[in-house]
Amino acid sequence: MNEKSKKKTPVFVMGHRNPDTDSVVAAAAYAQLKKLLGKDECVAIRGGKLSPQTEYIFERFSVPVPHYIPDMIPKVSYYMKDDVNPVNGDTSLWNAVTQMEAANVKAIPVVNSDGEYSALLNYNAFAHNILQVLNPETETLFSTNIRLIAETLSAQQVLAFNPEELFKCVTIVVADCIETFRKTLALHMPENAVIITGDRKDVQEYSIENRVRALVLSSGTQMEKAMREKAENNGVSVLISPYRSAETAMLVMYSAPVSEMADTKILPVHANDTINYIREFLRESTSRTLPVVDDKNKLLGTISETNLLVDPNVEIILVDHNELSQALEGVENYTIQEVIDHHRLGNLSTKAPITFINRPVGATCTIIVSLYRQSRVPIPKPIASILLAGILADTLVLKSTTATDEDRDTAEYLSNITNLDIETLGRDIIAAGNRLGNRTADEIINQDMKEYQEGKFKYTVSQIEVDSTNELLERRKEILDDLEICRRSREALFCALMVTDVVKLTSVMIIASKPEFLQALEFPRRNNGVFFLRDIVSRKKQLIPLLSEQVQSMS
Ligand SMILES: [Mn+2]
Repeated sequence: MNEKSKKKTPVFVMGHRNPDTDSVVAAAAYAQLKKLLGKDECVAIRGGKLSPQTEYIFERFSVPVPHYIPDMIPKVSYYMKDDVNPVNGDTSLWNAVTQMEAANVKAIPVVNSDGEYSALLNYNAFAHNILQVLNPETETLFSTNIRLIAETLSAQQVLAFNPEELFKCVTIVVADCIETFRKTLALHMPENAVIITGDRKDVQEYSIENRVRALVLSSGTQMEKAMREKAENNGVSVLISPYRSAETAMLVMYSAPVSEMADTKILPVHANDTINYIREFLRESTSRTLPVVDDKNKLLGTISETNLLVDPNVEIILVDHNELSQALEGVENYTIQEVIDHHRLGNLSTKAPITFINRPVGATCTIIVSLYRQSRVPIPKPIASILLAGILADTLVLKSTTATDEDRDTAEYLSNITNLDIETLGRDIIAAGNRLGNRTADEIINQDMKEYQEGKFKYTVSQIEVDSTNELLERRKEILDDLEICRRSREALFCALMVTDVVKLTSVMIIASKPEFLQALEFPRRNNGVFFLRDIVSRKKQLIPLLSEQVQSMS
């Protein structure tokens, strides 16, 4: 395969589950940097619904939102072979088998003129069907037409009547005297008979008078003009085969349309089916190969057991997270090329060395800007705008304790490029994030939820930023109920919502927990299930280390 025809493996650049603004912006901006560096195969992905804040930012700066993929559970589309050349149903069996040989495949899909899947030709179906035709005991007839016979024989067409009309073919090779031939022909319907003969004028004439379907002259034998005229008057097709009689007879059998010789019982699978779901069908299929179609039954490719043994045709770059419990479900099945993050190290391990950039700055967007500058790639203005918004969103407009000098310098730099005022943009995005409106407790908890694993304990901490905690505290009961449902379904130690007041720069925590952990918690209690987190605004840098320590002390 040369470089041009070799398709590059797509690389999905993705943030964590329940993506926040930093995560979605970092994925979009990093995929864009890769593209600007010539890596067109990089695609930005998001694994969840956008928060109102993120939606606002992408819309305001007219940047396309990363493509939504709910999970990375292995699917047919990530493993299938998509450079498959199917054959049309009206191609001859000979043609199809020749293509199968040339492509070195065990099966070849058959499609109709609209590219829709109709059957699968594999060696099993081929052997089964051709044996039926070859077996002299069964006298099975097969369908073909004059065009297919001519094509298969590479024949010179002298006369062709209704070349597309299918008929049930009986091949008669005339090796006997004319008397015997008369008797043989009498046993069959002339309109189904294909007579193969050489320069036997008596046989030619008798065949024409009896209006056989076709007369095939072997070894390049010519037909005299008077005979040709007779054939034309009687509507008999005449072909000149370059092969000898025996070879010609054999090839005629392979002229059957592939649609009749392929296996129509093999049902296709869909590109979106999971590998787990199709494994059984694959095992049961004789050729261990199945056709893959889209929702409209259009053929997309094939999937075989061999395809499942090699790496999937998608690779991954993680941004703004490195723990598998926060990544999209199923990412462990793919090669992770890079991790760009600013969180604690989790449980990730890889087979090969990878680019791993993890720096204790306030936002992944800050790291992405440094990568643009390192690569000497000017940042497109809309991208610079969303990157600035991403930094401000992740650092409470640079007021969070996680904000570093580098975040402030980077924000200043982006502000200069885009002519956006940091304070004004900061107010706009906080306001966009605050619109709780009629969002359900479930939506509020799930919008920015992170799951952690500490030894045998699992827990989740969601965060929401507000300009006053009152509204959410009034809904305490409803939120606690929902956190408890969440805790039970995950069999977690606790599920918490951190409500951060971005004006007073402090937080409260609403928590549904097993009683033993609740008692161990050392924060001042406000009322049942609600704790003060005085001066705590960063989940990652302030709250998680405290919780993590308390969870560890339990085991
Ligand atoms: Mn982040």
